[in-house]
Amino acid sequence: DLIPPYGGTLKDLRLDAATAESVKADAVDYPSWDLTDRQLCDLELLANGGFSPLEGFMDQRDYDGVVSDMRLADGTLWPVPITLDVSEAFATTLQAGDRVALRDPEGVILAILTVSDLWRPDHEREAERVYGTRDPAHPAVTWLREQSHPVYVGGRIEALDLPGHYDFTHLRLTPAALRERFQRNGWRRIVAFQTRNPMHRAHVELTFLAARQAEANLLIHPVVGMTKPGDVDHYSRVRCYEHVLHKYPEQTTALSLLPLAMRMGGPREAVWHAIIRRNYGCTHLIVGRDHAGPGKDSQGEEIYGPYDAQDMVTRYADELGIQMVPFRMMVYVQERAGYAPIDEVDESTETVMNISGTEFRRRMREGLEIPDWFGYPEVVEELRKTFPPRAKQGFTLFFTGLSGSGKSTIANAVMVKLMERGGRPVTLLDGDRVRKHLSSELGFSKAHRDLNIRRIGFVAAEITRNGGAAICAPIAPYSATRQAVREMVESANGGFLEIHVATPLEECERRDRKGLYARARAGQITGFTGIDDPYEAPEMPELRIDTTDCSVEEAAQQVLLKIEAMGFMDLQ
Ligand code: PPS
Repeated sequence: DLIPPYGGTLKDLRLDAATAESVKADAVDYPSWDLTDRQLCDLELLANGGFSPLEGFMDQRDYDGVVSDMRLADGTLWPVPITLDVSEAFATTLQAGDRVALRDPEGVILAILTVSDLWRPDHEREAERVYGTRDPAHPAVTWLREQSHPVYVGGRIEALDLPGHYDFTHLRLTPAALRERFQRNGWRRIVAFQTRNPMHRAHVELTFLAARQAEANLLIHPVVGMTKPGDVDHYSRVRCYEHVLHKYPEQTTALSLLPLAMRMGGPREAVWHAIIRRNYGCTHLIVGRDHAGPGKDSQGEEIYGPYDAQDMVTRYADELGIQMVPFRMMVYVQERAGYAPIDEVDESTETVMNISGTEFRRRMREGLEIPDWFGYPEVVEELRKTFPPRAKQGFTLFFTGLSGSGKSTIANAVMVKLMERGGRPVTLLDGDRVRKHLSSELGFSKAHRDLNIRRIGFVAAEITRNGGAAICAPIAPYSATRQAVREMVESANGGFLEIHVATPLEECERRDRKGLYARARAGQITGFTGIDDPYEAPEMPELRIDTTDCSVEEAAQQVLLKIEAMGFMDLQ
């Protein structure tokens, strides 16, 4: 028979259709809470039994036990808090016994929570105990500090529905559905592979070896809920997994997606992953190097040791009831023309080859070759669509400088030259156009200027994401706001070039094309940048141009050369 779920029974919290209908009718009058992305993921795994034996969001006793000793109040091993965090304002409307409608972002009621208790957790202590650190480089620590609401609400869940998904629906098997499939196919021993990254040859070799060692079938079980910020998006990854699935012998391997919100909690998270996989019917879990690792702390030190997760899973092996298949790093051994775990290689006689994640990303970014021994061509090709080489990526040119410094003029010239060249759609967002079409209701207070620049940043990031060139030319007097725009654009898989048009104030004022400086000096305009309002000059722009002794042609050429030097243009 299949392995029983953790705690004995699969806690599928969904009501039957008839009950759901009547509960839903009552629920329209309940106070309601719009679930955050992370809460949606947690709710899905509570509702479908992936978090068995939990029957709802933790109450304070369970939470305290989990935080202090990884145990629920009844003694069951459980490593990570599953809590519903709400705002102070919402919490004050609630008391024990109340029923709350939990909604998805569209307002659909997914579940009813019956409040058991409310409390204000100590987030610092949670960080320290659960993640073993208070370092802000740990994403879960920063999440607790900056994103978690201050009050936790405990209570049982009755689920009306699972969160809706429209992507890869054929691959989103619930624990019950996956178990059913294992049953049907006669699979009894199943080794699960947890991943949040695209899979290359090393991963396939590793999982194949693990399945063979365990004499088990293999489940590729990637996380598609929330992973580490900056990871490859799950759409691209799942397309890669689908390619990889064909590499295994037929009928031996399955692929299913796990809607988990990872915490990057290393050892504790590995124990959690083991529990979840057991609920999904797996008997084994592969735990490799640095499992669910958050990376380095702000001093550049690893937050967890590379094999801490393996140690912790080993310590609790009996209680978990799922076996760990530990794995060392897989490396390519040139003499063997194949892969082997690093601890089985004699590096004095054999040549080991590996491409780190960082190096892989660099090669992708620069459009360099990825050798066949490392990656499958189909996977590399798939990733190249998501991460095209620079010459095919979008970018944003962000001109900043005083009024009359020449920003718009240069921006216009650059736009025309880019259009003349072709190959990328170009959009000009200069100060005047933006103030007419996007920000017509805004003035020149600090708050309004910030809002104006953020709007420009939002639009520029979208243009960049879609492979276009956005040319912005506002004054953008504040460094912090410009930095925010840079981050928005860079996280849109594209380039950001800040160009400081550094024409000195005296020269801008001497030209005074619009007559605004004269009016500002006369006190007819107040809060004028450079006169009685600040301009914080960029410290490290990609390019600085003073137009005092430089023609528009020359300035535009400098910009084009910079674009070229940064790799955003190719030989034609
Ligand atoms: S900001 O600060 O980035 O939001 O400004 P921006 O959207 O680029 O708008 C600047 C243009 O608005 C005119 N203008 C002023 N500029 C600065 N300060 C004050 N108080 C002000 N009032 C009106 C001015 O024409 C700017 O255009 P440019 O093209 O920069 O000369």
